[in-house]
Amino acid sequence: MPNTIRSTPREDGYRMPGEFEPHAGTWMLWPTRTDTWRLGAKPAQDAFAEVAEAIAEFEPVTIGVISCQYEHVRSRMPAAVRVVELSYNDAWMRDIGPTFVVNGQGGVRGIDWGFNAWGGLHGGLYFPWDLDMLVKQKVLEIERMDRYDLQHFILEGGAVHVDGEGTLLTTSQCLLHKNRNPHLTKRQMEKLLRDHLNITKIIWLPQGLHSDETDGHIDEVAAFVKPGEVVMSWTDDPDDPQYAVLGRAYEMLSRERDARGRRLEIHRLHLPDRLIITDEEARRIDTAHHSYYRGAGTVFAATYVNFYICNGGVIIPAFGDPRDAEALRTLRGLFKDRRVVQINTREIALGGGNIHCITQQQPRGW
Ligand code: KQY
Repeated sequence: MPNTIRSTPREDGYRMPGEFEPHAGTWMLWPTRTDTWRLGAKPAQDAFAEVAEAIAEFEPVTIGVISCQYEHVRSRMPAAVRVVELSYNDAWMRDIGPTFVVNGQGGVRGIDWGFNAWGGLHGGLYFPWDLDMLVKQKVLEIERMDRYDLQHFILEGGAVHVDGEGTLLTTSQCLLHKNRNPHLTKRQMEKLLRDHLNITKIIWLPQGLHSDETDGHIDEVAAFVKPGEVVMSWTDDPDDPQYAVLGRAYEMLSRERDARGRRLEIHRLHLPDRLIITDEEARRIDTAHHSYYRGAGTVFAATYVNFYICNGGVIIPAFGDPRDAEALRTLRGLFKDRRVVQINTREIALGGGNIHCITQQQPRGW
């Protein structure tokens, strides 16, 4: 059983590193939920497999898989991908996996936040989520890592981004939503974030993207390229409901300074066209009373900013949209020292997230 530590990472000299810092590997889960993923999850499985294979070119990947898919996944994944049996309710490792913290001397520990399926019984995306709640602890057990027990604080990994140098980006819409932590004040939450991620500056953007079923995760809005540099979703179209949200976020970020007192360099990445589920796609999703509605015409938040940075690489989404090429060009320009790989992720986006949401980095620790 992982040792549960009663102190805080800050007291122990641990901090959450930026995603761009060295990784020991990446954790993912295999999608199978037929009320999220159409056609028995087969097209989503192909997209997840493509993402896993792309990351495995750069660093070790572990995929958690339910028992009845183990043989299938093991046989289709390259040897560089470790396949382990796990139980879970859906496949969003960013949100149900642990947040790792490091001490700069090889020490790596995990934070076991609470999880309520993005809102529990008041706007959550499915019921129950009991298996998801145990994934963080199981991952830490597999890795023989010590654990900080933060089950009383509901926090999804996609709701925060850090620069590894003391700055955290988030949205008030998500963190202060009454369906997450109504028992905590903003000040109490800030203290928990400071003590556990070891940050000194929190930048609160007001809102996430419209049509984002997570109540506004930051990982659909902006990401750190490196300390002092941010790339954010953008649209030039004043008729797009995202226009006002992103304009406001841009203004706020332009005025802000990070934990080290730097002004942020901000790059804008134009959104693809709205992603709308077709009649044909929607007909092949199983109906389930306790699950988020994915009927024909439902609009999904889609952005290129939901990419994943790994050792020497960046894996970015494509949507079959005319903006795909521009996104690839921009991100290649921003990550000159990494290989940028673009994958069509429409099937993942129809589940309500993208590459960042289905991955979780395990830092190397030194
Ligand atoms: O990290 C994310 N932004 C997660 C997306 C979760 C979608 C659940 N259907």
